[in-house]
Amino acid sequence: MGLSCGLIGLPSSGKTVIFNAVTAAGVSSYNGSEMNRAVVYVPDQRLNRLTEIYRPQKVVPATLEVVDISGVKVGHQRNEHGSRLLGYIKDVEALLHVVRCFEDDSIPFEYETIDPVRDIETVDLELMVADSNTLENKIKRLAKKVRAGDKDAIRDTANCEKVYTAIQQGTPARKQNLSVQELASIRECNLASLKPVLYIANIKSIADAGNHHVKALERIASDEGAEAIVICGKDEADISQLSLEERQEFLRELGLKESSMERLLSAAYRMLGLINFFTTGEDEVRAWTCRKKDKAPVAAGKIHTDMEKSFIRMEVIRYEDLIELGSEAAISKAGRQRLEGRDYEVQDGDIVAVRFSK
Ligand SMILES: Nc1nc2c(ncn2[C@@H]2O[C@H](COP(=O)(O)OP(=O)(O)O)[C@@H](O)[C@H]2O)c(=O)[nH]1
Ligand SMILES: [Mg+2]
Repeated sequence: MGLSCGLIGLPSSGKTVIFNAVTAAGVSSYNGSEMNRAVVYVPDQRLNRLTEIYRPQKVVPATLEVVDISGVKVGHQRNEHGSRLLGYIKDVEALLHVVRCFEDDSIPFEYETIDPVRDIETVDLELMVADSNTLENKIKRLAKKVRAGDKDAIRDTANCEKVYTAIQQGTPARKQNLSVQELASIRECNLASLKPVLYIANIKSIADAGNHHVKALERIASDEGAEAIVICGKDEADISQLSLEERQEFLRELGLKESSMERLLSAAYRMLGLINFFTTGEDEVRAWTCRKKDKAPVAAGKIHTDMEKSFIRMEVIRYEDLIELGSEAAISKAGRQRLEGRDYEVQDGDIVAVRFSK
């Protein structure tokens, strides 16, 4: 399974519409309580070349899962629905925060006005209320060990308290510049406000792409070192239902080169520092996703958990070498095949075979 991204945002900001645009799943809007999940294929031109070389029976692109997490009243709602939503947020690796940047009096909204700064603060606050509870619980759990003088527990508690205090002062964990050690202390809390965020400005038409709401959103994003992309949610959801040709025609008319899915995927890849590597053979050519700097066993674990647990070595060839030399045999002959160990950091475009003990 690829990585998972969750759409969050105030009600009626356009999450479901954007989910539809991105996944072309045609799930109905206003699905107040349920969540929608879809797996989208990540386009990668290199798969076409690999297919020509291996002529496999099956080609499987990398995937990214998109989850429409409806309503974000997480922390204040101490009911089952609220905690379930929080559970979903905890399950995803990244948040796609949809912010309403279109004005339309006919579509009711939480507030009378459109104001991305206020909306983002509101949603962040919800995430932080939830995180405060999580941290309080962790600090309570550690208390006994702290009293017994356990050094790790004392350090973890201090780090949790530091993060907790900053959250109380209104700084989401992702903006706290936490050190590696601090991050280690809070890792198992899986804080919602620590997840990387990609902001999505939902606008009515491309003419609004530079409106002051979008500008305000872009400022917030760049202040925290994040990205913002602009999507005409409604229009793109409508055209995602069309055939590929018609779709491209409409995209051109809207003044867009790529579909929202493509733009969202490339932004998500950049945000999460994702890369693709491949497994190849006559039966299957497949793209996999991992993070930059992931070590070989971690990347192998994307293929199968056993491969991570019982990892021995990774045989690696480079995509570019394969294209240049034409076959695996030619690569071996040229001595460009490598055998890598546990510390190897998998690179974008690596073609790998994992050796593991069965
Ligand atoms: N005019 C306009 N309406 C939109 C746009 N995006 C969403 N809507 C409408 O806003 C309402 C709420 O959208 P929805 O996706 O259900 O919001 P959610 O609550 O965040 O999932 C629906 O009636 C949509 O048709 C947009 O870009 N332009
Ligand atoms: Mg919705």
